[in-house]
Amino acid sequence: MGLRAGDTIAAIATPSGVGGVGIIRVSGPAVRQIAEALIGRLPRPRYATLSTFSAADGSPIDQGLALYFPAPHSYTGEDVLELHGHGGPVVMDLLLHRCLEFGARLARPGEFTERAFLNGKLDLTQAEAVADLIESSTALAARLAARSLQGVFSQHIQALVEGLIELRVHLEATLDFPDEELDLADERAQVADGLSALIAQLDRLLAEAYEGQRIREGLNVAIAGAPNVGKSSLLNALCGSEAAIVTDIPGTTRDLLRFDIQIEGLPIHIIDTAGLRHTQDPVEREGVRRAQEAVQQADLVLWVYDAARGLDEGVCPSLAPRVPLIRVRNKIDLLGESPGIKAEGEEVEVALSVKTGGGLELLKAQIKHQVGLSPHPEGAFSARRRHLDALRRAKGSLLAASEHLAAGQSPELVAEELRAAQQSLGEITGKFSSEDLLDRIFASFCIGK
Ligand SMILES: Nc1nc2c(ncn2[C@@H]2O[C@H](COP(=O)(O)OP(=O)(O)O)[C@@H](O)[C@H]2O)c(=O)[nH]1
Ligand SMILES: [Mg+2]
Repeated sequence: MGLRAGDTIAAIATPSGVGGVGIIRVSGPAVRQIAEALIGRLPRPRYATLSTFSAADGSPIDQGLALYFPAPHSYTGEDVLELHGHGGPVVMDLLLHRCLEFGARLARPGEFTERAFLNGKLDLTQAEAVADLIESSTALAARLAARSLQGVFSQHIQALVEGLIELRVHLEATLDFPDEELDLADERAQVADGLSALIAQLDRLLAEAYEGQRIREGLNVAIAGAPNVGKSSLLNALCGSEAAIVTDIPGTTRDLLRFDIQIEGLPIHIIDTAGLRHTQDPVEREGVRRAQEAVQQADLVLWVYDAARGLDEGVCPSLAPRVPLIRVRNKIDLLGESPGIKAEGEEVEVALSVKTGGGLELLKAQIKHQVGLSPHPEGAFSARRRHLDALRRAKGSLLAASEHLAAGQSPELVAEELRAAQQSLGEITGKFSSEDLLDRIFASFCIGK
């Protein structure tokens, strides 16, 4: 993968608007020239140098700090210059345009980090962690992203890859001496052992990555049930605000209402829906259709019913087979029951009263439990869907290898699966990755990062 060498990129790295400090970031071979033109000299490397940034006619634009990081000891691995001026949009624009006069061009989103990746400063999971850290919606998500940025995820992948390589070497040796029948059975047993150990290791990593992805992206939780059972009241209670309209008139909620909350660091996108019932009203009918759709797409459904009326009143829609569900027995205050949790096989029911608040904490704990979050996920790292996909593909290859081996197939077939597994793992860290994938990843970054 060749670096589009030769060009210099520049961007305002701080958010647009007014602030105490605004930072221009420049990376590439024109950095020296830009520094000399704007501040009259190349600042001492890695020292904050108070400087006057001047316009083409020599008049001052701003005064601030200049920082120079010579290649390769910089974020991008190239010559980098940072100008810390006053954070006003006009000042920042003037400074940026000065950089452009000397051959720099505007950086694309994520281009600084892309260069860092292409120059081997970061691997792909670390580069993604940079964006995840910036975008994290909870403190827990931020902590996990910081761990990925430190390379925790990459190290796990590396350990797997090393195990795989060892196994491949072992297998290649067998391939080279196909006639030594006696040793072959022994070799096969050893490879099989090595394979099961790797699969177990991969399973643990998958579980952790799944958790990391959940904490990064959050969970879609849909509240559904018959009209008037207290769905909107439950949404309000979980949000801690009067977000949704609550009345005793059935059919009040027609649109989907979405709110972002968090339960102990887990971001939750909670969706209130129209009560599911047959109706002639075209607006409400559309609401019911959308409610059904939201239920099908949710990661978890809170199926609410009115304790005083019983479970049969609202007929539970046929859910997609794997949408997990918690049944919420609401309005227990009307019957004088106490809050509690009861599990019957796969089904879990939480009895509560939104009105008194009794049992809400039980429901929150159950939500957290149901999505498979460990009680102390701080040790995990952030991960994305594409990482999970690649890990699952790697696992598929390892399972296939192990089947070939058990079926007494030729070692070439086994070796081929091991190679495929290694390839999938390499996609995660960016060792093997298509230009397309890279473009997609870095395009989602903000400018100046
Ligand atoms: N007694 C009692 N009434 C409730 C409770 N939760 C909700 N309600 C009432 O039930 C009615 C319908 O509530 P709402 O949240 O609009 O139900 P939705 O149609 O399912 O969204 C309102 O009058 C609420 O005040 C509860 O726990 N106990
Ligand atoms: Mg409602």
